[in-house]
Amino acid sequence: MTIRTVATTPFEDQRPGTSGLRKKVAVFQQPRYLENFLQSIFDSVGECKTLVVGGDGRFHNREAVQVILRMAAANGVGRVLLGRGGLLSTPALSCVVRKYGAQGGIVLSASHNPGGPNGDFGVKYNIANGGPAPERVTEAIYAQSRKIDRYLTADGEADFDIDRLGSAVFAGMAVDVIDPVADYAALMEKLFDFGRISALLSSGRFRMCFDAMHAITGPYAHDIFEKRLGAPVGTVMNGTPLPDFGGGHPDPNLVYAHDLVEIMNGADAPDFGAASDGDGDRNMILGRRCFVSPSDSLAVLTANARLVPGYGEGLAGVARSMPTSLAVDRVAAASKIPCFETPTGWKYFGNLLDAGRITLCGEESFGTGSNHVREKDGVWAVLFWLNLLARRQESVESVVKAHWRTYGRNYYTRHDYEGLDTAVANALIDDLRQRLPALKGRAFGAFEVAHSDDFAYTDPVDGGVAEHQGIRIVFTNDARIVCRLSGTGTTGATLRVYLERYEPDPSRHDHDVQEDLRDLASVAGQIAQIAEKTGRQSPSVVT
Ligand code: VG1
Ligand code: CO
Repeated sequence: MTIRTVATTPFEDQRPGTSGLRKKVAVFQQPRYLENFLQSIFDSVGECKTLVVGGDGRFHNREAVQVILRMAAANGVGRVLLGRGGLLSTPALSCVVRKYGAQGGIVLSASHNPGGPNGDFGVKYNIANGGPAPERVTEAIYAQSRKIDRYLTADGEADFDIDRLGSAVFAGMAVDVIDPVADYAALMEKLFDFGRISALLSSGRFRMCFDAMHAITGPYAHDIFEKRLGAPVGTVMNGTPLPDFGGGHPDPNLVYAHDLVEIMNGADAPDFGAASDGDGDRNMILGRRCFVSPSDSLAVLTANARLVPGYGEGLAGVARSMPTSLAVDRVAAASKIPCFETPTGWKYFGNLLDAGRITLCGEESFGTGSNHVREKDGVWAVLFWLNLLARRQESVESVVKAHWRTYGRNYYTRHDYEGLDTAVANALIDDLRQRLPALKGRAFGAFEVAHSDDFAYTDPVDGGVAEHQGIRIVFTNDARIVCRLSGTGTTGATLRVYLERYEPDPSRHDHDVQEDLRDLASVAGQIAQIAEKTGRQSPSVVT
């Protein structure tokens, strides 16, 4: 084995977004592109005794693992823990980093973005707490990528066999190929009442369906739901990870998880349906002909946490990303626990979790999690729901409706305008920001602006400040509009418009969501001048 220093020049576009660096596969396939970014990570994070590596199995995953192994060896990494086949879900990687005290982890994923040769690829660095690197680390990596002039790699060895479990030495570095599911499943068994869930699943009175969307949660779901909990074989659909996710968009929402949605709305629908995304950190929860919005899901889990063994002592606090609905705030207030509002992206929950200030957290984008790892966790959320259903012996719909009766309902939707011209999208947000001071007190139909701002966050633990995290417009009648640009896309810009209205009156809890929020959506269009500026009359994706 020889360590080779390869001269390189910087790529200008390696700034990580909301969750790692995401680009088209073709961009990552350019000579030196992946190498530059990896070397920037190694240069920025310092000595690494143990590094965890795994990805969601998308196209280019296997090739990228070989590159990482060679570069890790050349950069003096002591030992790599690698998921067999190069696979690890994002929450499982987080679990492994924490369990084995690794200094960090590299996740190969573009999460919910489509895969395949024409799809997206991504690289994310996680720190020793198992969570996404905070901004100061990602900015250091980016700064390094701007001045990089060489990378280190190990030559003179055949590719490493990533499919064989066990310990080996590669280019002088220890590599342990681990079962991607085992450590994670063991953690789930500690948190949830598997006995009770298993009784529910084998009672013959309760059927569930889990859609892995041809992505990483397939092996986890087969093992946990079918093998360990005894759900009938066939409970998990699309359970084999495919490099192109079967040509689909591995994003568990009503639009992209249509197979599952059809089953759950069908004549003989199961009692419970769920899906997860490309890298296994998102979840969608469905009852029979009933959709649980992710914001409501977070609120319901918070309200029912004591029913689950892992949270039986109660919660220290909760947090939600700013655009997530205020449903959880009401539960937190009633339970007298703190509720934090953070910018979009899981990296902002890490400090609060580490400091023990929160136990649960979530985002409107189908992400829910807790202090058990430092990532959002799809299968965990499904188990949480199963555990609470097993305890309450009620349908999903009745749990959600009872929740609304107690706390009121937050009607909530997100309208995405995808593939916009980046300059147009930036100008729309900049212009809106300029006009905020003039909005106060203005009425748009029934909606009068109470206050508005450009959301900035000061981390209560380390004092770090994140600015320009989205425009909030709050109305006097408990309605709210949020506008921000996506930080995970790879083509053009995506404008996200988040709409929310609180309804305390139980006799008004059965509206169609889009119908209920129609007026507010048109106010958003008017204030942000969406049609004038983008030429779009309607959103491209509604969730
Ligand atoms: C989106 C979501 C955000 C989530 C992020 C990563 O970011 O809105 O809530 O944390 O994706 O999720 P953005 O910047 O596009 O709005 V995942 O499952 O793709 O890692
Ligand atoms: Co994801």
